Amino acid sequence: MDSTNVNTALASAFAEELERGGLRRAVVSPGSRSTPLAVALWRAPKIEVEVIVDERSAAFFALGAAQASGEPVALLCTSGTAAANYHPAVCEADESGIPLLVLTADRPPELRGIGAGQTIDQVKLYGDAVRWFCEVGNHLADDAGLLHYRSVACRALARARGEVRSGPVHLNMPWRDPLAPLPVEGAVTATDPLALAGREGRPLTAVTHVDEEPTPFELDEIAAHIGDAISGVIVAGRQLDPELREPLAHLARAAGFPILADATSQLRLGPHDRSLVVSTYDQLLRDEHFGRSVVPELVLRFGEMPTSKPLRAWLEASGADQIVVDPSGGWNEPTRRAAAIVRAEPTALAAGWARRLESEERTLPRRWLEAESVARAALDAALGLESGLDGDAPITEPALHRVLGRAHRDGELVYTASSMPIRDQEAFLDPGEADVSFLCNRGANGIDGLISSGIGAAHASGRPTTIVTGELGLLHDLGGLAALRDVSTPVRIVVIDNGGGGIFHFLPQQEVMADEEFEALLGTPRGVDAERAAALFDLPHRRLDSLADLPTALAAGTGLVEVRSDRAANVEVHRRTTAAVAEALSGIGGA
Ligand SMILES: Cc1ncc(C[n+]2csc(CCOP(=O)(O)OP(=O)(O)O)c2C)c(N)n1
Ligand SMILES: [Mg+2]
Repeated sequence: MDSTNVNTALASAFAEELERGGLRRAVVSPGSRSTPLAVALWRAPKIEVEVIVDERSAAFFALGAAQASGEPVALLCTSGTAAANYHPAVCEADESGIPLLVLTADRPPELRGIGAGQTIDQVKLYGDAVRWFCEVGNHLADDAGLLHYRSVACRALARARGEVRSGPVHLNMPWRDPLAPLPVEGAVTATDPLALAGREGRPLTAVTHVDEEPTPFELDEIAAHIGDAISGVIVAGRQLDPELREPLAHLARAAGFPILADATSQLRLGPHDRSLVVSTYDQLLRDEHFGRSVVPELVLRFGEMPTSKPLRAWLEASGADQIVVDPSGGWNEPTRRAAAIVRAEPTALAAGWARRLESEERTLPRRWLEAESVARAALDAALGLESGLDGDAPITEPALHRVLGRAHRDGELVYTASSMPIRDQEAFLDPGEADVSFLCNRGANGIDGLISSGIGAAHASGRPTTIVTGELGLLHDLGGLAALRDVSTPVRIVVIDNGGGGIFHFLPQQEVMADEEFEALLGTPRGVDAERAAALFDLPHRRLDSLADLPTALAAGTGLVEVRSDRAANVEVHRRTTAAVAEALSGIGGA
């Protein structure tokens, strides 16, 4: 503990507890009011501090770092609008269950609401988006004050890690002068050794985890139910644990179910058994005849509900029994038709169900597997990729995502923007061997902090990272590029420049609004120049002229890779691929 003055004592006791509780990373933005805690975090030997000026970017950086590491990351800012700039990332952390420790410095109560500068109402600033809010209050460095700070740190970490669901917590921390570490004689009056030093090598209060082991009832009953189902599917949506791959593949084999796997389930790419993975479900289920021919009796859902509209519509129309595996205490159930939500650890459940089913004779889901193989070939043919990359495939957004899937390498991390990139990734990314992690901000679906999140994830994981974004997404978080100056891990930012918001061309607005109106309100061309954006931050820029050059462009390391596309033509390419898949399906009698 640093007994220079009251603030240094309280702040260092607090930082000490965070460190002992396992916090290893903090993202700090500059400001005077937050100085006591900024200094305490900076001086904590085991906490790495990143300093990012823009609080909105800082919060998204922390979000990406927490998502990639699975560990809480602390955020610290000064009072006023700085704290409000954290709000978008706090919303995303809430929706996605990502542990963030949001520490906002504040003026003490006597300086609030009297016209003192840089003061806003920070109490419960993020509303219900946080797992816990605490007005930490002003305290002396006596036994009660120090124990309070130590205890709040332990409780905040426990709440962020999840009791039951991980997520953001907000501690509002007022500080009185002196804010600088100025010596004040006799400031620390505490005498209790626990208040002064806590417990050596461990937190003041350790918190155990809630047990998520499946019960015998959950294993036996549901395994029997799966065994009774004549047809079924596994739907694998966004989840981060690569350890789920093998047990889920095992369960699929034992049950005879295909796995409709979104890329962000981590099951589409990876070294696991992918023989029952269906990657083209979004395209296949656009064909209503095919959809009707594979109506399941039972659906097992792991991870979040995928984005694909055809998949959601098909699930809703199917009338199948749905069992949702969701250990986190959320309500991940937009279909409103699930028969059960199982609150247990997904890998243990999948492994337990697979073991109970493996002795039974199950038939393979041939219709799905044949359709997958035909659809993959049809997509390649429609996009000019049938001869791999040697051919001269035109650059289109769908083709880019197929080629990206083949360019990712073992150990890499991919952070994909909301808007078209995440949808095209789901629809077009081809399965493959590479052991890659797919991250995104699909809790609140904002386009506002993707660059920062991707860089934060790269920095925290040390893994070469590819960020895939639209050019308006880049514009939104352009300042996020500033963080690259402190990051040594390669970060390749693939900017798909289609001259505006390409996603809106797929909406009815495009059909019913006059061109001028549509362009002004939704298309919003902004002439983002990726080359000049890169130059502003002294980053290399490469323009992709051929899809065959993608692996080389990625291998060149940190920088912007610009890929030009055309919003209007993109709609046509999507229609063509869907038609090509439908045509191919009719050839196997799927239609
Ligand atoms: C913070 C935020 N503001 C607005 C939106 C609405 N929005 C969704 S996609 C989009 C356009 C994105 O354009 P771009 O990044 O170029 O991607 P494209 O659609 O062209 O793939 C907008 C404005 C949003 N999701 N988040
Ligand atoms: Mg765009």
